[in-house]
Amino acid sequence: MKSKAAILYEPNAPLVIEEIEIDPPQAGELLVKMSATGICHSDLHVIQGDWPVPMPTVLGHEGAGVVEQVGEGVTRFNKGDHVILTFLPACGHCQWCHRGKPNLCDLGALLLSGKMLDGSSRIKTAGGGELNHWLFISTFSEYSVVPELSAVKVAGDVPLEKVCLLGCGATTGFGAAWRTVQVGPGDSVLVVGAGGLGLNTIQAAAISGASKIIAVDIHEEKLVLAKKFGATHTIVNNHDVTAVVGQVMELTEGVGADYGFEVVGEDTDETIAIAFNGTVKGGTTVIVGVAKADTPGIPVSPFVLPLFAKTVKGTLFGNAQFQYDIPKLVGLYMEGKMKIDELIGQELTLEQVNKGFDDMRAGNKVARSVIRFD
Ligand code: CXF
Ligand code: ZN
Repeated sequence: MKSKAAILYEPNAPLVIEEIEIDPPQAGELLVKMSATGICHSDLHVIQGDWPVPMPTVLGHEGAGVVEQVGEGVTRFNKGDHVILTFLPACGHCQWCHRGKPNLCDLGALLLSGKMLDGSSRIKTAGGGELNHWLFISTFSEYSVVPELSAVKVAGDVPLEKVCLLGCGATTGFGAAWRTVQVGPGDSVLVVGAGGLGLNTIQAAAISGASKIIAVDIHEEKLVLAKKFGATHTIVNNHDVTAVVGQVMELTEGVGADYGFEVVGEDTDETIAIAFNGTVKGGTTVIVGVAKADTPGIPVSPFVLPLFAKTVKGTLFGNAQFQYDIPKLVGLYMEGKMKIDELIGQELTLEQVNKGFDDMRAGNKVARSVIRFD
């Protein structure tokens, strides 16, 4: 079948809107009619050539839609089901899934391959040229063939144009505070980066009862939003790490925050230094942002790290148990206890996808842009 999609042909080029050809879903796959997709910073990393991703490719990995057709052997989904698509699939039976770490599922080995789980492709250009999948779900397309293992079913009354953000950013940010570390009542939290992910780390900390939530960002506009999501204090990052950390110390009785989160993933020397140096001795720094693949290392002093007995942790998808946690987060959202609408600064058409990336590069325009297909 034909589908309108946004294609990235080469790094640093604009995405091109074209009709592509999609093969029917194979065993264990779904054909999904996309309702909406968020635009995540990871897509920008690919555009910038930061990660080893085969091109041309159809980007987008934060989508939600309606099942149009199911492949052979699919039992969990039927035509008409509403689904959120996750940027990771989980098989449910590898050792990582059994260890309760579906975010580390063995299927992740194929994540950047550009192929589906069986190593083949379902998409090509109208002229028959090779196209790569992205994270198995390529959501910048009216229709997409996806693994059923990348889909989470939701009720028909859940607004797909909002909860699509749970497929990546919202769950990642929320999970960083909720699943990766368990922020608790009275804790102090430092969140460096108040974008689509960081705002969710802030709201998870607030929901968990943190008493002090300090948001740091280079853009004042983001800090206004951070307050709405539960930040108690805000600091403008003026690129003076010592001064920013000094302000964090002033706000935390001179000791630092129990948890420091780096939620940027770009120019990480500065943001990680703030998060790490702003973490209390014995505390934990969580690195959520995924940086350029060839970033050499992180600015963590091997003098300070042991002397102050700090922990530095990475997290993927917030360490969420996503097949279980996403329905829970949908429930919180539907009960009005989790903010998602407020993350969405603008809705765009697929044709406006490059504007979405321009606004992301500007940094101060929107926390999240959502492309709507219907
Ligand atoms: C990323 C994490 C690193 C691999 C690609 C996807 N997550 C979502 O944005
Ligand atoms: Zn993402």
